Amino acid sequence: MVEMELWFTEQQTPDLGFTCKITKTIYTAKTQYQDLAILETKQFGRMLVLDGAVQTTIADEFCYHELISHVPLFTHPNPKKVAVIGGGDGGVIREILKHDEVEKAYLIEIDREVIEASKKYLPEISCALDDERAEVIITDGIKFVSENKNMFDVIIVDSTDPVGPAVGLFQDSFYKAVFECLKEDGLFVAQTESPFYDQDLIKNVFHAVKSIFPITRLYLGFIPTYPSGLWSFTLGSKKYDPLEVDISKIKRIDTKYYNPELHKALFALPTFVQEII
Ligand code: AG3
Repeated sequence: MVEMELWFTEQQTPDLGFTCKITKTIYTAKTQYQDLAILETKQFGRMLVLDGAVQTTIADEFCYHELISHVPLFTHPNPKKVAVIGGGDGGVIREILKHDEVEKAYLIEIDREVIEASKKYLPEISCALDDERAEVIITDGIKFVSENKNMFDVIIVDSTDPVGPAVGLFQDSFYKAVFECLKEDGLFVAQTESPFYDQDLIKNVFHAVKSIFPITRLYLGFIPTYPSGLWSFTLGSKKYDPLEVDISKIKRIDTKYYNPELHKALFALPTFVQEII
């Protein structure tokens, strides 16, 4: 018998693919919003794929989930109410709940099936969704932020790429609604793609956020399975500046990527990235 090898490729750009060997297709579905797959990969363990784009893997999920969570949560001095827009796998909720002062973390996800598949097949990532401080609300994030005012200390936008269901999460009107949805000293972070491949997007988002929030900052991290590996996050804040945090006061929590020494260093940008914004 011939051993058959199965490979998954994400077409990251029209001219570049990211390929890894699959030992098993765990689950596939066509949801109301997108194509969903959970794959068992040799290199990265289980992988969540939405519309052909890698969202997270067991091996490198900590990089993304820690960076998008702990930078805003250690910038706000007392984050009690936190919302995640998107993030149906639950990885951001798990990180948020490592902060004892958080009273409630809301997951605002449009696609129920992402949550269900993650609960079933990615328990290491989704484990905190049943915590009593977590509340899952299945609705459109844009609708949710525009209907709730003055409600959160921190909002984290853990979206897919700016295509399909997530397009509206990269628009000016959404950032205005996020501003209104935050308390008077609130702040937010959004994942904003690769500085190698998405320069126009990063620039547009940065300037849109800057026209609404008094403090706007871009920071970077390394996420091996995302296009180019180098990934950007845009932070908008009404009052607290991540660069002014007293890092000696940051509590040690259980993390593999984030640490207090990195908190400000993440905002030091390579020259080609400085030139984008
Ligand atoms: N959300 C951002 C994924 C973007 C990856 N893009 C890509 N592979 N083309 C991740 C969700 C994890 N909670």
